[in-house]
Amino acid sequence: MPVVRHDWSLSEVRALYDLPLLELVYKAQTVHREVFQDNKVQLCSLLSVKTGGCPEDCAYCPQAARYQTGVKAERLMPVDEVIENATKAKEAGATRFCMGAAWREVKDGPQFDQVLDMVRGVKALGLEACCTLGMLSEDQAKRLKEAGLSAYNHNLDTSPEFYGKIITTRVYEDRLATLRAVRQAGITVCSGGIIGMGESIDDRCRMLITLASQEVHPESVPINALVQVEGTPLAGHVKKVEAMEMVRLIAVARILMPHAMVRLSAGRLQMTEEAQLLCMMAGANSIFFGDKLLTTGNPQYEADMALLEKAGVERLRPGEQA
Ligand code: SAM
Ligand code: DTB
Ligand code: SF4
Repeated sequence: MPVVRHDWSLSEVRALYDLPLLELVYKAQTVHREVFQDNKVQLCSLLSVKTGGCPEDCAYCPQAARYQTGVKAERLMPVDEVIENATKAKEAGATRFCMGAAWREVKDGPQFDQVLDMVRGVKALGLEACCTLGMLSEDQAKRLKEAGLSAYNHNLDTSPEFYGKIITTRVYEDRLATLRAVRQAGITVCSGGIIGMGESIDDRCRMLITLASQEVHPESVPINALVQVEGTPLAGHVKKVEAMEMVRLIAVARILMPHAMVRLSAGRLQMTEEAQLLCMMAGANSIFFGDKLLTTGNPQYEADMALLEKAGVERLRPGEQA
């Protein structure tokens, strides 16, 4: 088994990132196969249960109320509608169901109770249940755990150094505190980030180093390429992410966090099929499927299934470990 380290230095990680691409992919694939012998890919489904109207100022996000992006603010979705979506996702092959809310933080009260009901319902279907609801207190994390939540997604998004350039309405330490609350409650941690926001390669490396420096590595690390949405401050002002950059970062994430599920998340719509397969070679073992992410597009379901079929990529089945 690969050694699990928590003390990666920037120079070490940068040296990995800068390796000749095929060398890097080979290294990552070697680590990957030691841990995930079956080499299967997990299909995850994503649902926005509370869309838009968010008070935060995340410069990438179409759901921030302050940007004119055409995303309409909606109310929290009724529980039965969520369960209906989860049932369909399960039938389509999902083994994990992630519910996202455009909130700065969770507030106790009827809305949180409603989310707890969603979690119970999704778990009852035999799916892994994941939520991403913003900041969380220790007590709220405990209640989510009691409801059966499998994982909580809370992205660091970028390096501590670059964070202030993207978000000013909260600080990096707030994110880390939520991750600690999640860990303490016994919920698995899903945390990753976005590339293509104008950050440097070193920033990308420092983000992964921060994730890997936690006492227990996140069980799940989503890597997103920025989806540029008109009306957000970043749209039109940053260079488009090249597929090779995704491949490199995924490979480095795989090497730093050998046991994590590394998720090729937002940005697949802009990638060729070959590039997506290269990401899987580099250690990505999960994708979000379905025609929509939270508010932006994702490849068509049929196209994804055809790709997996063509390439002979095996999917994780319900109850199966990766
Ligand atoms: N409001 C909660 C929060 O910020 O933690 C949960 C929902 S938020 C939409 C979840 C994550 O989606 C963000 O942390 C960010 O990493 C990702 N995201 C949002 N907009 C994106 C975009 N335009 N491109 C890529 N990823 C994006
Ligand atoms: C993550 O890292 N990526 C997903 C999930 N976690 C919640 C969200 C991607 C959102 C992309 C922009 C949108 O569709 O609104
Ligand atoms: Fe709100 Fe989350 Fe979007 Fe930031 S990323 S604006 S917190 S929904």
